[in-house]
Parts: sequence; C-alpha cells; structure tokens
Amino acid sequence: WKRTHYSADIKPEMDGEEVIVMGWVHSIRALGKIIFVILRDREGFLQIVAPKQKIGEELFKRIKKLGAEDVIAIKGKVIANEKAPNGFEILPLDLEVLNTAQRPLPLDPSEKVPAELDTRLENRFLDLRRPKIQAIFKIRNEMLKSVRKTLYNEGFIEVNTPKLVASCTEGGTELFPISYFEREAFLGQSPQLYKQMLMATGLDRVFEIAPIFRAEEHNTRRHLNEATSIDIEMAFADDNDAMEMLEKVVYNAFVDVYENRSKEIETLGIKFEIPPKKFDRITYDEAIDIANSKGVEIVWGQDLSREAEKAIGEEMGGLYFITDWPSETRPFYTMPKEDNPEVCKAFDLMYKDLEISSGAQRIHQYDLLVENIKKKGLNPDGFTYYLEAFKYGMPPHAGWGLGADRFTMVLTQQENIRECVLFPRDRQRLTP
Ligand code: ATP
Ligand code: AMO
Repeated sequence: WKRTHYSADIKPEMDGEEVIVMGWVHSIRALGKIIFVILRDREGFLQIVAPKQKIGEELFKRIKKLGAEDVIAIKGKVIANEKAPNGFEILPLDLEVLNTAQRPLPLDPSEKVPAELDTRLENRFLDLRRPKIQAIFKIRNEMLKSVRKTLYNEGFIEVNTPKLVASCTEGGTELFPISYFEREAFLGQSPQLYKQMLMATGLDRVFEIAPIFRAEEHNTRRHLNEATSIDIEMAFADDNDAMEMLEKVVYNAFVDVYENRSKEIETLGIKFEIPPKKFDRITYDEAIDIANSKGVEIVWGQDLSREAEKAIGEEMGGLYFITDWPSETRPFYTMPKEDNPEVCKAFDLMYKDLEISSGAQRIHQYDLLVENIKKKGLNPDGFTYYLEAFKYGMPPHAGWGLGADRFTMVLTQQENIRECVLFPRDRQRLTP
C-alpha cells in the first residue's frame, strides 16, 4: 500500500473517493455495532467510522482489536458529513496493521494526562507525537529555511568548519575537553576563528548552521551544553552592516513563519506579531542607565547581570540592539572604537530580556590582534594557525552568531529552551 493523502489533504468535496491514509491510532471508541477511530498523521487528525453492518463482520473484528498508538493503514471511502471533524469521515474498506504498540504507554500523546518536562524528554519520541510539540519544530524548520533563503539571496556561501578544535574562542564559558589520540582537544565553542580565517580567502560572505558546545555550569532556562548556532561573517563590512544583515534575517524569518506556519501558530495558541523592519538601538551606557534607574546596580565595564537584563528588557520590550560595549566585556577579536578603545564595535540583539545574538566588527590588523590576545591574558602561541591568516591580506570584516534554539524560543514563545530542541543536552541530561 502507498499513502494517497495526509489527513489535511482530504476535503468533504472528495465525497465517494477512495483513499489510503496512514498513521497512529490516536483514540478508539467501540459502541456496540459501531467503532470510531481517530487516526493521527503528521498533518492532523481524521475520523474513521466503522459500522459493522456496512463493513462486514471480519473487518469490524480486526478494527475492534486496535489499540492506542498502533500504526495502521486504512483503505477507505471519503464520506462528507457535516457532523464529523473537518466535515468528512472515512468508511473503511480494508485495514493493514503495520505495527502494534505496547501498552500502557509511558507517556500519553493524546494529552489526556499532562506530564512533567522531564518525563516528556525521557520519552521524547512519544512527546513529539503531540501536535503542539511538533508545531515548535515545524516553526523551527521554517525559521532555518528562511534564514538560509535570506543569506543565499544576500550572497552568502554555506560552509562547514571543524568541531574538534585545539583552542578556546569565547571568554566566559568553559570548554569540553576530549582526548584526541595522544593530545588534548576540545569541542568547538563557536566557529569564530574559522569564519574569520575564511575572510582572508576571498569567499567574502560565509555562514554556518552547526552545533556549538559549552560547558555551562549553571542550569538555566536559556542555556544548553549543546546549542545550534547560526553564524555569519562578511568581509569589507563593519558592525553596522552586520546589524543590518541580522535585521533582515530575523525580520524575514518572522514573516515566513507568519505566512507559512499559521496552522502551527494556531496550534500553539500564541499571539504572533511581525516586528518592525528596523530594531531599536541603545548603547551599553543607555542600557546601564535604564538598569540603574530601576534600582539594579551596574558598574561601567561589567557584563549585564541577569537582573539588569530583566530591567532593561522590561523597559525596551520586543527586539532591540545593545551597542558600544566596554572592550573588557568582549572577546579578544572585537574591534575597539578608533576614538575610544575602551569601547568596542560589538552588539547584542535582545528579545525582551533574552540575548538571541552577539556580533561585532573584528580586528583585522595582525599587531592589534596579538596585542589584544595578550591583554585578555591569553597566549598568542595558542592561536598561531589563526593569526597567520591576518598576515597576508585580511580585509576588514564583521559578523554575528544567532542562537537557533533561542530564536525558536522567541518565535514559538516558549519559556524553556529545552522545548525548542529535539534532544536537549544539559548538565543532567545526556540521553536520549
Ligand atoms: P553570552 O553568550 O554572551 O555568554 P548569554 O546569553 O549566554 O550570553 P550569559 O552571558 O551567560 O548569557 O548570561 C547573561 C548574564 O546573566 C551574565 O552576566 C551571567 O553572569 C548571568 N547569568 C547567567 N546564568 C545565570 C544564572 N543561572 N543565575 C544568575 N545569573 C546568571
Ligand atoms: P555568543 O557566545 O554570544 O557569541 O553566542 C552567540 C549566540 O549563541 C547562543 N548561545 C547559546 N544558546 C544556548 N545555550 C548556550 N549555552 C548558548 N551559548 C550561546 C546565544 C548567543 O547570543 N563568536 C560569537 C559570535 C560572533 O561574534 O560572531 C559568539 O559565539 O543566542
């Protein structure tokens, strides 16, 4: 048998047509001489109505034996019926049981029994059978598709860089050490050094969508130990160009999700608003003024504390940039301002109190870069392979990293980043 239609493809106007549908038994109700089966497939639900009198004793018996989450194929006739969900039902002509499900189920996909996040993640494959959970990943997919589309349109080339690496790139978070034959190596924190080296090649505009690994100690609703980062780097460009590219990518993703995933937005029951094309911009100084005015003490030069992010997010709402960061809060590769090197050409894109992207114009001068590596207490010898790329013609460049999981949180309005990852990795969770 071959599936002819998904549930959502069938319309009442197809009355009398023969179809083959496949999916899971979402629920089954046997009322004496008639059985109602709700079949669930990727696109929705449909009702199968099996009256013994019409379908015959033998088929009736086989349908009666079905249980929740069995996998079935039904050959049947579309019957228009105003009283049925979506205005039609299926009168079965034949049934094939493709596989049976053991019962009781560790998790109920029909959502009759609510479950804790931990139980859901333990049984993620069952959890993912629920339309509300699938909706998150359909929206995530739409976002990724949109991001690629925008970047291809803007002349970017998709690249893949190594995840087994020899050195750190970002201050702040810790590395995961691994044993690499007789040497020590690490899981990549960011493609930062590689995307910058590619700027010395003439490829000009590159992007990568790939995992980043960070040994975050703390357990928060917005940190993972394995996250997916959308990274770009563009040559002959400054911080402003990078911010404008980020606005395009983020705005287009909102539009594409709105236009192509209205069903999933409805399933999630969220109020979805397309942001303006240009996002507000405040400087770090303005941001700390806001925090201080709300009673959250920030001394100039410190990273924003969680409390500060909350205070600023409350004031700003929606999407906004924080620019002009103190150089000491940013990694070594960040370009200082010409007129005031205490401040650098870095930015964060925030959604309320959540940082969804960080970026900057980079240092492209070899001497300044070496000096900055030393200033951060790092040893330039550990960066030889990277530094070489700055000796023989490195153009000015800028870029950013946008957290795909955090961006999905924003698009689907989830409070916990784990909801936006199929199989999340945190301090406690290494399986499934
Ligand atoms: P980045 O990627 O630039 O590190 P981020 O969005 O991952 O940014 P952090 O910088 O890790 O966020 O966190 C933002 C601020 O919140 C930091 O000042 C950090 O010290 C603080 N913070 C992080 N986790 C916690 C926590 N569990 N409790 C309190 N504060 C936290
Ligand atoms: P940064 O460290 O700010 O910048 O990371 C960029 C974005 O990646 C996401 N992100 C995370 N998401 C979930 N869990 C984590 N532990 C986690 N860590 C980071 C966030 C963050 O904004 N090299 C720079 C980028 C650049 O300048 O191009 C970098 O890695 O959404």
